[in-house]
Amino acid sequence: MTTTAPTRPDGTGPTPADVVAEAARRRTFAVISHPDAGKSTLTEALALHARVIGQAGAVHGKAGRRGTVSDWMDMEKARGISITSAALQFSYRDTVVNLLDTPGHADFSEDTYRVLTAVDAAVMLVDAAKGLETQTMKLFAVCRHRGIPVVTVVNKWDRPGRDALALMDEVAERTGLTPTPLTWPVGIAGDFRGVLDRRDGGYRRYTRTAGGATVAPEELLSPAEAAAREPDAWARACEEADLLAATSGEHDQDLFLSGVTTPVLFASAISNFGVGALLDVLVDLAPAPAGRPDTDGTPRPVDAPFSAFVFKVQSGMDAAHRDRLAYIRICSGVFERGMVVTHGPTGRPFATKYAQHVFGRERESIDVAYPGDVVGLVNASALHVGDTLYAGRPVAFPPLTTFAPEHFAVVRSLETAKHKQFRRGIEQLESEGVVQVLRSDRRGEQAPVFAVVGPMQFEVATHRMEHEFHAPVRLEPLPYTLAMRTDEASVAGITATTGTEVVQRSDGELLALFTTKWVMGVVRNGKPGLTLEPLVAAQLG
Ligand SMILES: Nc1nc2c(ncn2[C@@H]2O[C@H](COP(=O)(O)OP(=O)(O)OP(=O)(O)O)[C@@H](O)[C@H]2O)c(=O)[nH]1
Ligand SMILES: [Mg+2]
Repeated sequence: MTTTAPTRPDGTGPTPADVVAEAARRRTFAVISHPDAGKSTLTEALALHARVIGQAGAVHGKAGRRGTVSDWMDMEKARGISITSAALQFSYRDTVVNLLDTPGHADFSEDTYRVLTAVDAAVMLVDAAKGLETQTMKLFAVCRHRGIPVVTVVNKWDRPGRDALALMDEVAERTGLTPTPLTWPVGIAGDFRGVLDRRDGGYRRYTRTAGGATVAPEELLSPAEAAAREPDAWARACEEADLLAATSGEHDQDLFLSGVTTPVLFASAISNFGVGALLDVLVDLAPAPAGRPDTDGTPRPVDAPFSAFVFKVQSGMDAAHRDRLAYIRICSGVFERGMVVTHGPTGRPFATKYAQHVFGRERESIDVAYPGDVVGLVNASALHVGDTLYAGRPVAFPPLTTFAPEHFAVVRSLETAKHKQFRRGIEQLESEGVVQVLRSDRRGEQAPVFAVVGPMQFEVATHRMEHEFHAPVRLEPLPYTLAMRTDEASVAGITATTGTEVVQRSDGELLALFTTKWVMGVVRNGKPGLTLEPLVAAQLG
């Protein structure tokens, strides 16, 4: 096994101390929120601010303008929504930022959930006009469960919206996190002039650029200058900041890291206002990668030999090559392209010849990467979501939980001659986790069942079967709404009642499907010895 680390001029590779230093300058975070809050727009604004892209696409879906850098799929461009998460990596100040843009729609929450297993912090967007929506609350719950510190950004302050103090009350009441605003808006929602920086009392005044396509110039003014420049808006901001001092606390790093408080910033992603302040906050306050706990709960230190896990598999990113990309998050050690590592689930060697940094749809080869980095491995057909990779001392990270599906449909090929493409497409969608695929002897290979958390996943699967795998399909909805884990011994007892079926998932799990909770109750009460267990992540969803 070759695990040679990159060499320096004197012939030595990175030492554990080098790895610790590299990890310390990584920030890996996800942008999450309810649909349409501006995650993809903010992702692009962050990249623009770090000067990795020259111009923002600004509005996707508009004729003649390209989509945001992270929304690359045809369906995403057509609808102006994100369907899968996307990764960007760039340098800012002395830091390497790994940023994951997630889809906001509840139907794709499994994808968002997987991304949250791969990050050290989250940026939660709140729409200035809409406040906290149900989906936002669920994501907060996932962050809390995983111990991920959250930075809150109130976005779209350029548009009429709520009162800033009322929004803070809402964050506090509904999330249980104490908001500690770092900046406070000068100008009400819809009249965004800049922010009062509560850390130094100064005024960051923003200037709009045409269409928000370039970085918004920022002036730093003293309180006296601010008062002279914007007498009314500044006075109001100061008054509100005084009120805040009485109600919300000041930023406290330990309380933030332990999930008690959430620093708050005000922004307008589309005009690039407040974006630089956010990047600075991420660099200064968000945690660097720390040792990831293995299946026994023992953390593997960042300077241990290489380890990583697969949190996402995606194909069809590059129409010309039709390749398949497995995204790994590096947990420990040095990654060097070409090194041969061990694939945890099979124990087989895995050569990492084609490793790339991903930038939305674009990619470039990488030679070396460190803990916190997200790396794309090309044509890694052996890799599945949740798999551990390691070099040296073996490690297994806990598998990623899948959500309990709530919608089910039989999928059939519309063109029988295309059974090969049909099979390949189904396998691919399954290994990416686009849908769960359930099978049974009764239904046969020609008619597997797609199981999903939200119906839009069906649309994505159908679209990709036709356009990517050239195997158009028809879906026949099934009446089930509930899936429980069961075992072989319970099958006969379950299927004796109508409104039930037992099928097998590709991970070997037997799932009992029920049309309603009531039917499940009848089965359970009728035969108390049956195995019927809830699927793990259902409560998080
Ligand atoms: N006025 C205003 N509009 C914004 C701002 N940020 C985003 N938008 C608009 O809001 C819409 C949604 O933006 P996206 O960035 O696609 O939102 P998203 O959160 O990524 O959406 P999903 O990924 O589908 O959940 C687009 O029309 C954006 O142009 C902002 O700061 N101000
Ligand atoms: Mg988006």
